[in-house]
Amino acid sequence: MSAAAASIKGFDASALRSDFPALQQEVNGQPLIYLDNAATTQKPQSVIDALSHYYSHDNSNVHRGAHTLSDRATLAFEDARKKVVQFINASSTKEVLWTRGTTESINLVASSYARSVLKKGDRILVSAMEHHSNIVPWQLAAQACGAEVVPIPVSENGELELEAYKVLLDERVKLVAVGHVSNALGTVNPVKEITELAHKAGAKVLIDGAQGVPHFDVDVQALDCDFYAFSGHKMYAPTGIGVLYGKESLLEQMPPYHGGGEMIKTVSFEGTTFNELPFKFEAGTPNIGGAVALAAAVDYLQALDRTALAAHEAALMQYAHDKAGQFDGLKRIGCAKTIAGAFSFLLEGVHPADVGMLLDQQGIAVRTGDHCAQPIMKQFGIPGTVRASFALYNTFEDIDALFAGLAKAKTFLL
Ligand code: 7TS
Repeated sequence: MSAAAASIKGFDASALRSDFPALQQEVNGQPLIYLDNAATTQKPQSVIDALSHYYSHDNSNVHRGAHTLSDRATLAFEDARKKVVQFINASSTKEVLWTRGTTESINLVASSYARSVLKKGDRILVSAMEHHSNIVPWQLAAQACGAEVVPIPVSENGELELEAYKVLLDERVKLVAVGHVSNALGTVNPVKEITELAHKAGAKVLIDGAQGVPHFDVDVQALDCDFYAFSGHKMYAPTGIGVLYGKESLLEQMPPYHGGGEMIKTVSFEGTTFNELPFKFEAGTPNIGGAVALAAAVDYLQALDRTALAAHEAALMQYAHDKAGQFDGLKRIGCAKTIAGAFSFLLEGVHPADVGMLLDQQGIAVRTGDHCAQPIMKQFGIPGTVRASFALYNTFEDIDALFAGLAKAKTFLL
């Protein structure tokens, strides 16, 4: 398929590039080709402006209400929360908690929910392809409670094994935690089906949506998941801000995560009472500017035709796979039927780190290594992969450049 033939009607990625100042630069004397979006995306000018506007005009602390700036900051912060409610179709602002990102969101559930419900002998299921932040918090909680973290097997092509999952779902399982999309393999997991099966078995479900929200419309009510975690910085917003969605009934029954200001109603040495949702889980001064800028990122995404965007990203992936099939010595890692975002591979006889370095010299940014997913790398018997990961501003020419860069790298290395 030619690059031109593959382009999606109604979606012009090249035009959108001009919204992203960081893409307008040369790296090592070459125009930057940014293919490390699963690590973090670049930010559009509107997001940078929202952050700058907040600090230039409205900067103040929230929920204190003594003066105009504080009122403005509170309004902007709470409006941002409302925007997220609508973005993921939560039921109310009580269900949307601000965190630092996916990692903190998962730790919150592991510390608060898991530690309060798990008993000796209970199980948490996680898929074998999870990011470390959807494994280690559960291990910490399990250790504290005498429970166990059990991996759901993943097949050689990188798909979660549903039949094995069904067998694992017995009465010991209290929680299932799976990624919407694998950051290492790009596998899109059937999270709705996974959730339905878990609920039938009486287990709660957390979906790690770090690599989901940047690529798909997410509707937490349609998914019926109990928790959904994501990071702002992978969906065009700044670092240091993220979201935990939780069903109100569960969040209500959960003990606080961090103690401090904001999360209390009254404090005394006789006994402290806690604030209502969502504030019960938001101790201390939050990342107000980050939340405001995340709302601007939601606006940016929602102004696009997201169906056309998903089709564009799928076409990029197909184009990369077609080219990979014709590239001598390239082995794809992760060949699930449905893949999004991440294109992982190895070049025969070459260490991924060397490929990454030679691509960087040509201005092409990819990630190499285990992608914080050591268990699946171990299963595949590899030290890591080279990973090109796509965002809305990537073009077919970027993929042409990647393969030209790989061809050049090969001449150096082999
Ligand atoms: N879960 C998944 C699936 C991820 O891809 C990541 C980050 C996280 C959780 C953690 O997100 P954070 O924002 O809290 O750090 N993934 C990557 C990556 O693939 N390369 O760098 C970070």
